[in-house]
Amino acid sequence: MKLNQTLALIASFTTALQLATAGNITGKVTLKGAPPAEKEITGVTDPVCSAAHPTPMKTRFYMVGTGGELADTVVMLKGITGKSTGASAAPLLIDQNGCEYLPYVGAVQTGQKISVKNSDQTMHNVHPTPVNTAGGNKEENKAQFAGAADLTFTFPAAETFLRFKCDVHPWMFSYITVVDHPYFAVTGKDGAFTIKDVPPGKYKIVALHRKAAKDGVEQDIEVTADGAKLDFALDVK
Ligand SMILES: [Cu+2]
Repeated sequence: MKLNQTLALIASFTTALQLATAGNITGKVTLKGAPPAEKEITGVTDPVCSAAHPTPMKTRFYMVGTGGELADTVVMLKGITGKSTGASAAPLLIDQNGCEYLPYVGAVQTGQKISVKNSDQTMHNVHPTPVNTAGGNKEENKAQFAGAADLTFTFPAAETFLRFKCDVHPWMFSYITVVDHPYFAVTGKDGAFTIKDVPPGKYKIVALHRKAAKDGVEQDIEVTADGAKLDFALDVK
C-alpha cells in the first residue's frame, strides 16, 4: 500500500472514531403559560395570496402545541467559532408558498447555501436584511417571478434571526440564524430538537426564540459518548 493510501485510511479511521464517540443532544422546548393571540394579516390585495388563504393569514410569533410544545426555537452550542462545515452542507430550502415563507424560522452554517424557491404564481422579491454587515453579511434584493429559478444566498458571518422579507407582500418574513459550527437545531411542532454528533465535553447551550428568548436562554451541558438530554421551558414575553 502506498503511503498516501495509508494516510487516507488512517484519516478515515480517525473520522469514524470521532463520530463513534460523538453523541446527540436531544430535548424539548416548551412555553410556560398561554401566548398572546396572533394578529390577523390585513391588506392582502394580491389575488394569488388571498386565494391561497380562505381564512386570513396570521402572524406566526408563537407556534405552540396543546402541551406547550414550542416550535421555531433555535437551540445551539455557544462559544464555538471557526468550525463551520457549511461549504459542504446541503442547502437549506426556503419556499415561498401561499405568500408565506416556509420555514418561518431556520438556521444554517456560515457559508452554507440557502435556496429560495417561488412556488407561487406571483412575483416575490427576496430581500435579506442582515445586521452583521461588518462581518461580511450582505443585504441583497432580488425579484423572483413565478416559475423563476431558485435564488441562492450565503452569509459568511454568524448572526441570529437574519431577516428575509418580501417588499411586494409586506407580511412575508423568514428569520434565519447563521451559525459558525454545525451544532444546532430548530424545533418543530413537537418542540423537540436533536443536535447530532457533538464531541464529548462541557458546553454552554442556548435556546433562541424570536419572542420568548430573543437574546437566548442559556444552560450548561455535558455531552458524553452517549449524548445528553436537556429541556428548555421559556416564558411568554
Ligand atoms: Cu412576496
